[in-house]
Amino acid sequence: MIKKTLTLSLALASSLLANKTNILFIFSDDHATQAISAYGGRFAKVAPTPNLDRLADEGMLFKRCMVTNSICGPSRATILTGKYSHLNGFMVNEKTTFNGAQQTFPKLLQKAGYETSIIGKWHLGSKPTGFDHWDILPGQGMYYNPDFDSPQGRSRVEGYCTEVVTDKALTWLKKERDSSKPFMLMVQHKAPHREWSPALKYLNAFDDVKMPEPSSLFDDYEGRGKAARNQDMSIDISMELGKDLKVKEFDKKGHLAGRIHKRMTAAQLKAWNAAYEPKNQALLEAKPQGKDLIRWKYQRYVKDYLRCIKSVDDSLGQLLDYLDESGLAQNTIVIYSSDQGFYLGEHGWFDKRFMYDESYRTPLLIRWPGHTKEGSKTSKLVSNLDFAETFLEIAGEEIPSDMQGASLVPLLKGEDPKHWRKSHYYHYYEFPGWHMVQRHEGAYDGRYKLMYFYDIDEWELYDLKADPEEMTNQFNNPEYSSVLTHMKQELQKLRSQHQVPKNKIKDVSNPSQKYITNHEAEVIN
Ligand code: SGN
Ligand code: CA
Repeated sequence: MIKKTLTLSLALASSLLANKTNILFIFSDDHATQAISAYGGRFAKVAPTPNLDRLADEGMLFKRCMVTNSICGPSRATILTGKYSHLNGFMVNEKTTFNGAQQTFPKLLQKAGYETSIIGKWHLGSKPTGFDHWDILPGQGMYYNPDFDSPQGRSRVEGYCTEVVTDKALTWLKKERDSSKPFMLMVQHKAPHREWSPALKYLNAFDDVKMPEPSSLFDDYEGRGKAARNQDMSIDISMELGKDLKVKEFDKKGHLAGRIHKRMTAAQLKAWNAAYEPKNQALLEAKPQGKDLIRWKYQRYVKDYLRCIKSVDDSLGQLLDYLDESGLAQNTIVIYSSDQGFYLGEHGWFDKRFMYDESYRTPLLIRWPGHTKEGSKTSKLVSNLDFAETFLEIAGEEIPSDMQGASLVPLLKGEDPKHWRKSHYYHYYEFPGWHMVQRHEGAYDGRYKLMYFYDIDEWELYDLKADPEEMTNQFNNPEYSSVLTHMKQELQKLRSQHQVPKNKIKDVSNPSQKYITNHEAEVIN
């Protein structure tokens, strides 16, 4: 009798498990919302994103998904833990390793009977915990013929990183997972991270297109502070013709371009040279200077960036097709996001880190058949802080009280929760560091944004309704004094709600890294 009951309850448990929603999380690195057609920005007509647009058409597009700290490792740590950097301990890239002993959503899903897997970029230093399967790129990973680390050690795979990661994910889904269990798979691309190296088959995509320029490409930072003025992330000065823009002759240091070339096979290198050399030759003959050279750099940069996106979009397409073919689509929630946004020439920049909109906002598209209305959009303030709680609620699990976000499930179901957050807290910590962005914190309420660069004691206030490009700092404008008072209160409230330490956080920069600053813009002689 006991045996029979046990068998029955085991059968019940396994059928309950089989009915649980699968979670497919597809994540890229540095993908700006401007570069997704469905977001309707500057590149709406040229962004090569039919599959991302399909996800938006079949699910929900989040217009305001804000990150807690606009940089890779910290964003990933926030996603895993549902906590801000000061509580999960991972505040800057690469200085420390992520403490994998702490509570994370994959661990909780594992306990709930999910099979958990991560494939691709990890960038948290320590080995993944809470995953039944992991196969990750060491560090930043390489675009061509990437290495992977797994419990079996390191191995190199010939091919283009985005495609290799996709193949690995498909193999795991088709052949390796335990199909009696629900799955949570994180497919995490390196692309479109710097130095924006495309798949060989896309090296000539967009050759005949003139990419639209942002109106702030030649921003003079008037009215803004030292942080915006003194960064090291301008297309003019900081973007290198050799390493970043693949004009070999101009690689003064020779490191990255050289590294890529050494890794490529002879056939790959041949295709690479065949694509870039004629275009480079044209540049060398035209010898653009000053603003013309910045314009040329911008075009090369954005085209390579969008070429990388093309492969990310293909990857999503292949995964969506597999869900359809296998019959898994109906019972799988698909999430697309990125570790943060990126500057595609706005303010004259590339890279991220600032709380200004283009890098503070990250894409978020979610398809949840049977629950989320197709083609829906929301302007509610959401965050990568919310992902962990969302996944737990979808899995029917309890949400630990120490997580700091909110489950997105009510929004996904089309509800209008009364007590949704009215403002969002941001904090960036890495200075000195790559691109020399001052540490700052701030509050954003969907219209007004208050930023405080505390090491240099400078404040900035923006009204994004009147000034979506954040060109006019209203901090000293008396007309905004009540807004300022309100936003300062809001910032204080958020700091205490999220247990931000009262004392100024000590310098947490990475002393082992060398930062290039104040170099001069390259010219073509
Ligand atoms: C590398 C890049 C930087 C980039 C950081 C962080 N330099 O160091 O431009 O800001 O990664 O990026 S590179 O010369 O190596 O390309 S992150 O996505 O990992 O946060
Ligand atoms: Ca990133």
